[in-house]
Amino acid sequence: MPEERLLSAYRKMLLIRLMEERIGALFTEGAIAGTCHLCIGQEAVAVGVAEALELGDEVVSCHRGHGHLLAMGGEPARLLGELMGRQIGYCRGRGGSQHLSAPGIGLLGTNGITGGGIPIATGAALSAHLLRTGAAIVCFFGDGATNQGVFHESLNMAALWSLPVLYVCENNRYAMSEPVCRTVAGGDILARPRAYGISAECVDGMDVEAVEAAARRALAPLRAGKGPAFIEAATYRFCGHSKSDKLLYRTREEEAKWRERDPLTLTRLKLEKAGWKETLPWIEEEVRRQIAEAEEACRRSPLTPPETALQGVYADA
Ligand SMILES: Cc1ncc(C[n+]2csc(CCOP(=O)(O)OP(=O)(O)O)c2C)c(N)n1
Ligand SMILES: [Mg+2]
Repeated sequence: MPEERLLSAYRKMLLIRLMEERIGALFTEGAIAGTCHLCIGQEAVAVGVAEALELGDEVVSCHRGHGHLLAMGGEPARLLGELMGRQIGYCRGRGGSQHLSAPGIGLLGTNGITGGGIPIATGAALSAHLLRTGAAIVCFFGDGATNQGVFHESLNMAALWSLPVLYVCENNRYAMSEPVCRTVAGGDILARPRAYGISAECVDGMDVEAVEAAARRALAPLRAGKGPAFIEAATYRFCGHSKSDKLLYRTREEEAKWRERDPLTLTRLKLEKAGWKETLPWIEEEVRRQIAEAEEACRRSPLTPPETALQGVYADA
């Protein structure tokens, strides 16, 4: 990645990290209702893939989707507004964290059903294929989602019909409290797409440059009509599964080992080596200001009346 782009990727990852921290605090205060799955630790996957996207490409996300939205250029105030039930929210606050939708920036939706986004992305890829739009569709999901039946049905169909879909599995080692070794039979996630003849590679999900390179490698043949591709990004969620998780199923030592590979620290070190040390505090200050302004804009926006909850269920009304 050229240095300027690495700097902008760092800024995006920092925005995601600090937004997620703020969202976590607001949730604890009771300002956000429902549930909330933070992606702290996984920022490099979202940003690395987004760096490889082109205008017109579309993304389908999962329950852990705030980072995907922000990586695609989503507005912090509209994300926060959605979580806080405000008019300014992407779905006017009627969807919340797991039902974000921002078609204007190519985000077809987040999805609370484990694996639920996979057939939607595959369908969007079928549409792009039939209409010859040239768009690539990216689908983010977790390791746990690869155990859902619909994962296998979708990959089979995408391979048979050479659909332009990039499946990105964020393997953060756990599905709720269950480690991958207790959920993925055979232990090898990549064996699954490969069984359907889909080219697949594993990438270091803590290294934003490595993720971007892998996404470009996967997208080039896909854009040339050669069918789907699959990336397994090796990553880790630094926080609990959701806000109620007490993290009793893993050790503090394991967490500390992964923290040594914090995607933000790795990128910061690279930038410092390249001579950008003095710039980094400015970036952080700017991001913090952006988040504070977003929160102000969100709080100024009126709450969405509960009577309108059922409006816009099927389309952005
Ligand atoms: C069909 C379905 N089954 C169970 C759940 C409950 N659930 C929510 S998230 C989750 C784990 C998902 O794990 P993974 O796909 O690895 O994603 P991660 O949470 O690790 O990002 C489960 C089982 C659900 N939402 N939908
Ligand atoms: Mg997982």
